[in-house]
Amino acid sequence: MAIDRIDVNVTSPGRNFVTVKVTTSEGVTGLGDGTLNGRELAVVSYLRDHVVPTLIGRDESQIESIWQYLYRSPYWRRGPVTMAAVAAIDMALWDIAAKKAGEPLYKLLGGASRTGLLTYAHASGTTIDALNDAIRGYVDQGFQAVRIQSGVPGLGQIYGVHDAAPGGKYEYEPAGRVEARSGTGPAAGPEAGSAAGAAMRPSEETWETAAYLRHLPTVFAAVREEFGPALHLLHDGHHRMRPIEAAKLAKSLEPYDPFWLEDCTPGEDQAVLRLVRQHSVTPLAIGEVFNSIHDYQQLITERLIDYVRSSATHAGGITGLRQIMAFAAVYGIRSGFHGPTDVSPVGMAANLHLGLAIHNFGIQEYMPHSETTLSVFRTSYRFADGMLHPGEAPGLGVELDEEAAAGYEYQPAYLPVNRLRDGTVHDW
Ligand code: EZ4
Ligand code: CO
Repeated sequence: MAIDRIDVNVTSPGRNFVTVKVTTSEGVTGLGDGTLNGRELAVVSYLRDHVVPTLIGRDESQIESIWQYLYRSPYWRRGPVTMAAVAAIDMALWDIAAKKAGEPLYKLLGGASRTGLLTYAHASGTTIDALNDAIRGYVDQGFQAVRIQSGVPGLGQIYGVHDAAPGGKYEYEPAGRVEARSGTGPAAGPEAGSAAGAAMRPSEETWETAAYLRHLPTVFAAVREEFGPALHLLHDGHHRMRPIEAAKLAKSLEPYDPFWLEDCTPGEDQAVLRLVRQHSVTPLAIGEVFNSIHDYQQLITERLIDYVRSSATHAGGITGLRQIMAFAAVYGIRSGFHGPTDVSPVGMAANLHLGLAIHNFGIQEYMPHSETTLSVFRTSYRFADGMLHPGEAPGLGVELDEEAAAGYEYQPAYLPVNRLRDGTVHDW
């Protein structure tokens, strides 16, 4: 029993995905997600050029040892590219282990700790009416928890806010394809230069925190009024605030009983969360851009967050994310795993199996993938009554249709850039 070959698949059914397929000498295959939004090809090179050649011939059942080998041996530890590559291999090996056992992966991780996973959807609207319409659509589908993002008067397009097409499905994609925007003007900031090459730049948005801080509490008030006290309401600040602004927002949302406030400040400067805690009991969630247990050390030991936002894809796979959750459990901190569409269906399944098994599960983000994506990745997880379940298929329960995948070539796509009105590059 050994790793016979490893293929790195790049496909773009609606958006870009990087998927590893490990094949054993006995012909068992496992899939892993290594998608890093806007930096996909860096992970592909890391895998093809530096990881795959070192793993051929190894015993595929040595999951922990292979994880430590990939993490420690290159000397250069951590970082999003490295840890997405480690994640892809790790998931594929767990997928193989569970397929060999003939069991869904959660049974190898300790078995089900619950009957299903409380799940939240993304609702947004440029106006409060549009937002309420979007929320109603999710409530009608059975969701018990909804992330609410709203337009801000005086600002144009802001990240994560889109109205559903009339009568249509809300399909929000975090990264815009560069091709689709040819004709985009030069960057608005001081480094703009000439228009040449502008079509290869990400799109740009304008931001003003004061306007947002004034508006958001009125949005929460209107939504609570419309939907009552029981619906869980979440909000993503997307790293845009300075510490004192974050404290102000967390405090001003308290009367509306938010389930959490996510990424209220950029995650690197962790001590600032003390200030937010000092002023508010609004629960805090952070971590979608983190990639290892070490990124969480201060946040967890000082109890500065309530929810871990990592995904298996960006935090070293099931092995890496399980380490973080075991550490978090000691401090009563729960999971809120990242589940946007740039986590592939393979990565989503990894989140679900781990979430079902761990004791300190909190909530799972769920942005359903498009039909195009799901025609390439066939999933066995299921949604009912606001809850997700990974399903009972052996392994992760996801299949990659390679023939279908080959029909969707990689297309450059980037997350947007955020600037203040005067052109200053801002966090987002
Ligand atoms: O910006 O997935 O909570 N979800 C988010 C996402 C992330 C993207 C980054 O690739 O903030 O929309
Ligand atoms: Co987020």
